[in-house]
Amino acid sequence: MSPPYKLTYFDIMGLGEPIRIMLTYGQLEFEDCRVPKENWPNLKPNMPFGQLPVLEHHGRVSHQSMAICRYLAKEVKLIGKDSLEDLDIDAAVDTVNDFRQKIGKYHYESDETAKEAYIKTLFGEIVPFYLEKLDNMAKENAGYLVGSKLTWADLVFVGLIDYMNFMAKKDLLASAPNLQKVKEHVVNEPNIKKYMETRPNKH
Ligand SMILES: N[C@@H](CCC(=O)N[C@@H](CS)C(=O)NCC(=O)O)C(=O)O
Repeated sequence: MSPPYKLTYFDIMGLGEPIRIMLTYGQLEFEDCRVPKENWPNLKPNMPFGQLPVLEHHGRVSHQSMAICRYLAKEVKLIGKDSLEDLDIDAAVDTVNDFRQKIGKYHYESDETAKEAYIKTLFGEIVPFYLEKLDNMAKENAGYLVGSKLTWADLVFVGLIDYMNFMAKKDLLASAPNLQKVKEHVVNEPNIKKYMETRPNKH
């Protein structure tokens, strides 16, 4: 019998990795379908909005990586204690994704002049701004992003950080000790630890 979940994404960490980590944490058995780049043009028209990742489960195809993570968080009990804490978790997740997109703007910029112009703002202002605020959040929450306990915001953050480091070409957490603690908390979850030891380390 095939596993109850099938994640389809490219053969990289990217936006698929937070979903892989959520599924792994909850021991939800899944097929990790990694689409070779050359097959993508054929597959794209069959996807709900022409993009990946998608998760097949319960006879349906779901898209949008963060919607999928939010759904899985409910399944594996990584949500907040009430709707206010859920609001804080959603805000943390959106902030991490805003930060990711600002780094992505640098990585994916193909115009070298525009890239050069953006570097100063990115590393002089944007990166320190986000790291200081996120690190403070982690400090106030004892090494977690929200509620001083493990939530799906922590798993999303750790699922995306390697991709963000790759795009930024630096270890973003080097001077963020409290975010390092968030990472430690997540990677020391037994199922995640095992997964991380053997996962394909591709960007
Ligand atoms: N907001 C969407 C963004 C999805 C997205 O940008 N997917 C990219 C890969 S990371 C993609 O499918 N690119 C190929 C394409 O658009 O043809 C999500 O979070 O799932």
